[in-house]
Amino acid sequence: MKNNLLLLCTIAVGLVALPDPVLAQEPTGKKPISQPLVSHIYTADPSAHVFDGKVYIYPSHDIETGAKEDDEGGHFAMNDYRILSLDKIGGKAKDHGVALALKDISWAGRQLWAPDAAYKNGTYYLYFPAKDKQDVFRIGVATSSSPTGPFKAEPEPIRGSFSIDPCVFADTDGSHYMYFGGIWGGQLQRWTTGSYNPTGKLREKTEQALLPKVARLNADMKSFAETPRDVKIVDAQGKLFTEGDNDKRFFEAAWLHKYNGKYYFSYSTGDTHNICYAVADNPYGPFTYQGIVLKPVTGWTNHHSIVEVKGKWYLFYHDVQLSGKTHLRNVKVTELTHNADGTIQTVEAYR
Ligand code: FUB
Repeated sequence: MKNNLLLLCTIAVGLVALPDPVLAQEPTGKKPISQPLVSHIYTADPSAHVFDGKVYIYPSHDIETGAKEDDEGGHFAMNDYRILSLDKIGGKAKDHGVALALKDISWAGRQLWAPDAAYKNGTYYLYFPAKDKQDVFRIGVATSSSPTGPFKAEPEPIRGSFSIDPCVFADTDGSHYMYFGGIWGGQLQRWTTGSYNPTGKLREKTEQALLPKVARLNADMKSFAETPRDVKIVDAQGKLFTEGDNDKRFFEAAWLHKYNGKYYFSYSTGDTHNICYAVADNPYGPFTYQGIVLKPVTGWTNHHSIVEVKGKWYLFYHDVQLSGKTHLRNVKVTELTHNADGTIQTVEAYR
């Protein structure tokens, strides 16, 4: 995305050795803690769920299209979704083939980015961001009677949806909430007035950081029950972060899991490449910042999900171990530990 900007900044500081946040390779002398779940295709942004006792992974399907790398993420030019499953953690992952293709989504123009899935009353729902024919990111929904598809897309994106990276959280009372948003290529900065402004600017360092969104879903699972609200992420003093706090502020990759009655909102900090988390007593927040779930991985993006499988918690994530290229990623899984006080043990993907 902003690799050019990073390069310019590096040049601007001359020969002062700033660490390069783009980790093209593992840190010297270290090895990955886990291996790609599949290696015959490139996969990223893994949203994992347990449906009927089995683990299903809803990833982006990365491909090489030759699209030029740019600040808008034009090199992430994916055009279908393929779903993976695992009979058990540590088992062989199965690829269930194409579950939904761009050509079958009537409203979408390009770029099928990070999806998520949910289940209700015999139907599986696949939520996905795509640019519409006007090149504006919207969030669509598709349905299937099987967790692996094929999925049939609704003819229009979800009314009132925008930006990227939907995460649909099923609360214990049966309510479903969609968390979403992403700055830079994810276009969140173009929606600050409530309607689309193609020239909407990113925040200055001293300004309050842009916030992700949450909306409860209607019983039909295909529409918002309310106007999306800001997801406030605050420090221990209850203060919102500024754009300058870019090692902690929200960038993209929202995820929500519930642990011991608390709501854990985790997300990528984008240009500083961490997955961070913040905790609240209810699904709307405010969420109080706690720390880092996952340190930077190889490649530019960092995107994850957190799920409980048979009483243990797992972190699904990606890196670029197979390709060494930012836009050709591979999904992985490792165990995640919640400490007795509810904090999460930070994962270092290379040791
Ligand atoms: O896969 C395309 C985009 O890259 C996702 O939507 C972002 O979260 C980042 O991982």
